[in-house]
Amino acid sequence: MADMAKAVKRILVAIQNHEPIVIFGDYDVDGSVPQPCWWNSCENRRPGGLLHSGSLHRGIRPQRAAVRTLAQEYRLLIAVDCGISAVEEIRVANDLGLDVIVADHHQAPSEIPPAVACLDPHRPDCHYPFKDLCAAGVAFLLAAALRRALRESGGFATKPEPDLRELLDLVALATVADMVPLKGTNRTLVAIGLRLWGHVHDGGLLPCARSPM
Ligand SMILES: [Mn+2]
Repeated sequence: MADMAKAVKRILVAIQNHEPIVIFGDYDVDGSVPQPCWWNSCENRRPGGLLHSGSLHRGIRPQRAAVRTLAQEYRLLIAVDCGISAVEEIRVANDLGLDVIVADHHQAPSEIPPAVACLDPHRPDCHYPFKDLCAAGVAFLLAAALRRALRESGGFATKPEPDLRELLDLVALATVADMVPLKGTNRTLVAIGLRLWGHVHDGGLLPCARSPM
């Protein structure tokens, strides 16, 4: 996926430098699923790990006022299910020293925002073959790429590697709720995710109760 390597590189820098990262999500299921505790599990940390000061903000785009507020506390913002058309807002963030990574799935405008990385299968220059992912699907691919980079850099030398399949019940929920076509990669994500729902319910646990989320 276009810009995936850039996104992973910036998040690795944030992890190494213990920078707080903020997630800015749309207000629906798709934008809410990849919330901070979800990301913490990617690095196999308890809440308070990777996103130790993370919080979920709402909006179809990161409004300028919100960007100004967030720039006082954070150096990295990940916009999920929004951001691909937020050229002006991301320009403001850049001016304030707040780096932005976009993980979106909306139609990309002709001008891609000046973010550190813009993940969106609809970018004309993105050759990821499956275009119908929801934002949680895009975020899941980012999580997988981040885990691989952490593995290769010895990030799991002293702690167990997370099994990202545990996130797929929530990815399935977002995929269905966002009403993206249930074919290709989406079908695979939902099929595995639904099996996890069944397993979780059989075990009498709510998804949010399981470790390490
Ligand atoms: Mn969406």
